[in-house]
Amino acid sequence: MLDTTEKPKTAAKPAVRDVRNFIAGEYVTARSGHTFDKCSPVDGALIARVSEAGEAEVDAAVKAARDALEGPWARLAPAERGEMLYTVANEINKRFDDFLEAEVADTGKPVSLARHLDIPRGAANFKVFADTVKNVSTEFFEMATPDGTGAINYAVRRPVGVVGVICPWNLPLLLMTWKVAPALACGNTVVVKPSEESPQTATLLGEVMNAAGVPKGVYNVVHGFGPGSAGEFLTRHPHVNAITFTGETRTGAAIMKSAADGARPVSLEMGGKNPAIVFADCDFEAAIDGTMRSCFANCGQVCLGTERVYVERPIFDAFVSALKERAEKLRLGRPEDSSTTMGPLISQEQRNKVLSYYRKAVEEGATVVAGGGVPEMPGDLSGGAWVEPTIWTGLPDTAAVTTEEIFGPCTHIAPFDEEDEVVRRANALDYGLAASVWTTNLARAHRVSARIEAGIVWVNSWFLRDLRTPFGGMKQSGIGREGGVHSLEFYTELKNVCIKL
Ligand code: NAD
Ligand code: 6OD
Repeated sequence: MLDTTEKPKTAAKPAVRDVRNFIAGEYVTARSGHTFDKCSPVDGALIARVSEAGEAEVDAAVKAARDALEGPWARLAPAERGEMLYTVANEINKRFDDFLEAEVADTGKPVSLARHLDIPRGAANFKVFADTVKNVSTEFFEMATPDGTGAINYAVRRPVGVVGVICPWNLPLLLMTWKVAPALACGNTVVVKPSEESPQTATLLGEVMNAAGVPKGVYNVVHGFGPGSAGEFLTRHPHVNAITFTGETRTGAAIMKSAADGARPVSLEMGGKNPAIVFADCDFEAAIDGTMRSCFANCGQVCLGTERVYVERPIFDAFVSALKERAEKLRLGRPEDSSTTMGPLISQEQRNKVLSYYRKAVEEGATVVAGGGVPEMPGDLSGGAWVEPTIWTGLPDTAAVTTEEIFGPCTHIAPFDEEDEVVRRANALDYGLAASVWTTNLARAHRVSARIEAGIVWVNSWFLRDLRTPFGGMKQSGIGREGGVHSLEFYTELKNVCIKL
């Protein structure tokens, strides 16, 4: 898994960065002078001091966003805003290496992953939503009136106003722009609160907004934590008109309570405990490849990832041993090494959480098929948030490890015998974000995917995304759908104009 014959290397330490808030087109240090440290997940070294926004900075950011709603931004036609968002996407691509470096520094993920997923999607999000708003139409009705003159009705979409955007750390640029791009495309202004664990790419995007000519105050960033900090100040702020959030289910519930004051709408993309169902008639190699990715990509820190695999009994043993073999070949290492296929977790805190589940699995009677512990890492890597990719079998569907979201590189594999049985087991939890079904039987693929309670069901694939499609979670995995025209439901107010002729 880790090539320990390799000489321990110590990378040259880059300077510690100052990361500041971005308000009304300017980089701003918090008046209080408070900062918090951002450490590398790879080796624990301090990489940035982040200026923590207090109520004054959050207030200033919201005011800047409000003022910008009255400025040139509000007067642009959707097509003109779309042009500007294309420029934003092109500027991200021009600064591709800067975004890549910042994202990898914050998260420790392999460069190869961020190069193919995080940064390209950061740019693509702006193009997709620019196209969406350019091409959308609204309804029109003619009606009769008692005096015989008639009337016409047409619907227009208007921005909701200032949108608060609260983001997680696992795919920082991708998930932040997934919200910012539709918000801006619809004519809103935003105040973004990135995760305290991944402050850099949202900050860098401020430079891009300025370079693209986006008016000052349209895009703002405040740094800090959740309760008692920038996250709570932003979501409680009375001049924030709508809140869009990605993160844990219990945080989403807290944000919903804040949003209740002022009856503000929320869009919540939250946690999951996603099943994969592998039928004996599947393309075995494809199912192994896909399940490897869905369990271990981004060190298991993908909300759509698989933490429960159900395999039809005739292929159960073969599947477990093939997945074990592949998991043990994952190479943990420095993000920039081209041979690295798995990075560390985001932080020591997340590592403690994941390792608590590794212990719990054993206490609950699991068979540890692969991993289950902490890898020996050479040199300065020993200070990083590393855990072994882990596979368990033998637990009941009621165990903590098979019911609670862990958000690490680990999965439990269980056998099943009947289609009805596996659908029932897959649907048994309160989460409903994503699922994968592996089968070559077309009728079964339709039947099972229709019955699975999840916002997205992949058949013979995983994390294949067409950004025009609805995305979101069922049950406690989310409220609302974003993606393509579905995003307009949240980021615009639909108004009817009735004209008597
Ligand atoms: P988190 O909920 O701990 O934090 C997310 C953000 O919310 C952070 O910016 C945090 O500072 C902020 N926050 C925390 N408490 C707050 C409060 N009371 N008020 C306002 N803001 C607050 O989530 P995380 O640990 O950053 O991310 C991992 C979680 O996100 C997992 O549960 C994962 O499933 C989920 N996630 C879901 C999706 C999805 O699309 N459904 C995508 C990515 C991640
Ligand atoms: O692909 C997306 O648009 C999206 N929201 C992915 C979420 C991944 C969760 O970690």
